[in-house]
Amino acid sequence: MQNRLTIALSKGRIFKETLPLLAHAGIEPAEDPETSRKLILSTNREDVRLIIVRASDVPTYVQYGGADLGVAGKDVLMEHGGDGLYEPLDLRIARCRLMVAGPVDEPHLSGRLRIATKFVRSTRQYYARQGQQVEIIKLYGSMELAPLVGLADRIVDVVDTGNTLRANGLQPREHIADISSQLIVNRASMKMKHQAVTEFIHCIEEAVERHA
Ligand code: PRT
Ligand code: MG
Repeated sequence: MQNRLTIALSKGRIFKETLPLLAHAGIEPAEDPETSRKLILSTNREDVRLIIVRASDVPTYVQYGGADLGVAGKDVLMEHGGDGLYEPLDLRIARCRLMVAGPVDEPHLSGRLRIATKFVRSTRQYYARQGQQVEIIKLYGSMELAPLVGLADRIVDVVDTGNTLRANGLQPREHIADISSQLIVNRASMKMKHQAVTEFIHCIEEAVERHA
């Protein structure tokens, strides 16, 4: 359908924090993804549906047109690279910081640092900018564990309150980037569904201003 919009969201904080913005655009999901097992959620608007995917898969769905629009953290977008996507709007939600962290009681470090992270691309770019040679070890989660068992010297992860670091005897060491979630748009949808997409972006933009 020419003007039907599919929006990709992930469960959890992004879904929760996007809901009020959608409500401002007159969009209410028919079901709650935390309790429903459905991956396609209809809404009160016949021309809008939501799909529920992993946070790190949102840019991929939008890039290949599986969704016209999506909401993804800047951390995820930096890893994806942004091919085939427009990023027209900072939603200022799900804010956090991408940081280097290490043990509170850190031994003297010498030689090439070993960094465990799921953010391989951002980590490589960060240390390249510093002119520092590091070894990057790719993990998919629970990065905080790596320094505790000698898998790595430090980690690169997103930090909000810092409670998870503290609970594991780690502390932030270096700030890499401020992170918030972005509205992303498939490049072809921007052309082919121009009116529906731009109307949606304007509504969400108004909502962001109001929530600011
Ligand atoms: O969970 P899944 O593997 O599917 O993907 P995901 O972890 O990327 O998804 P999700 O929903 O957890 O996060 C979605 C987006 O929210 C991320 O891409 C970030 O842009 C953003 N965000 C904001 C965060 C946090 N705050 C955050 N605190 N993402 C993750 N965390 C983690 C943090 O790494 C720590 O392990 O939450 C934990 C608690 O953080 P503290 O610092 O408050 O203890
Ligand atoms: Mg998570």
